[in-house]
Amino acid sequence: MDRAVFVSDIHLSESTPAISSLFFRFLEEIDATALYVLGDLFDAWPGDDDLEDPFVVRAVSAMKKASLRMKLHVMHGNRDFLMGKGFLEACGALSVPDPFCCEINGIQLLLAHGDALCTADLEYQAFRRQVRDPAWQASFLARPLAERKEVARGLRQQSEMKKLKKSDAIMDVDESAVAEAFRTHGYVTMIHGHTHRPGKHRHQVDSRRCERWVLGDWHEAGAIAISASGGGLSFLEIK
Ligand code: LP5
Ligand code: MN
Repeated sequence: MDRAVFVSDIHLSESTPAISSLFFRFLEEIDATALYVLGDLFDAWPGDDDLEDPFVVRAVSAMKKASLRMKLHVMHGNRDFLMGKGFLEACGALSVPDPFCCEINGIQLLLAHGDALCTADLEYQAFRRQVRDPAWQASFLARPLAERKEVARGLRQQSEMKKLKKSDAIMDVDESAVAEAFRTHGYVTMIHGHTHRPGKHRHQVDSRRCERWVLGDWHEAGAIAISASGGGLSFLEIK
């Protein structure tokens, strides 16, 4: 019997060692056949040439060790969309696109980071289109690593300032985007993160009853993950 565990929004950073310790311990102790990281494993990923950074070396080695016990799957988030093959290969992880459909013990799941569903946040969606453009990414990655880290720091600050002025509704997923995702992929169960509002929501989409399970972001005190096993889906408290 397979057991998959889903997490997102760990936001690993050298500046939050308690969260890193919690995540590394979780990787050692988790009892699962597969782990899906649905975006924002790192607080910011400036490019795979950061693999020599001592903090990144620790994170990669924790992932690699876990990959020997279970299948690791990693999806891009809005902070680490520049993660490439170099990172994934070093971790022994497979990349999964956003959105991604999978089946675990007969449960069909639609997986996403969640940011693409926040369609009312027009400013963010314009920013997202720009930075997901392959030509833009190639020119950005051609800049020196130190400069990219500085840009990432500046963008994080700008993002925090912008968020203070956005309503909670704008920063949540949009109902019609959620319905569209359920229609396009035909599944009735979705798991995503990004909004940092863990919970379970029901959506009536045409004649179908759908469920949307939302993961939490990681704090020093713990995190909310989701487990999928023979018994169905359940929230999993990580402490
Ligand atoms: O992540 P979170 O929850 O804090 O906020 C997101 C949205 N913000 C972002 C920006 C990231 O936090 C910062 C980027 C991380 C580092 C990337 C690493 C490498 C750098 C690559 C260069 C891009 O995603 C936030 C949403 C919120 O989720 C809720 O959904 O509201 O959106 C914003 O705050 C974006 C602003 O609204 C628009 C920012 C305009 C910036 C203009 C600069 C454009 C040029 C880019 C280039 C150098
Ligand atoms: Mn996110």
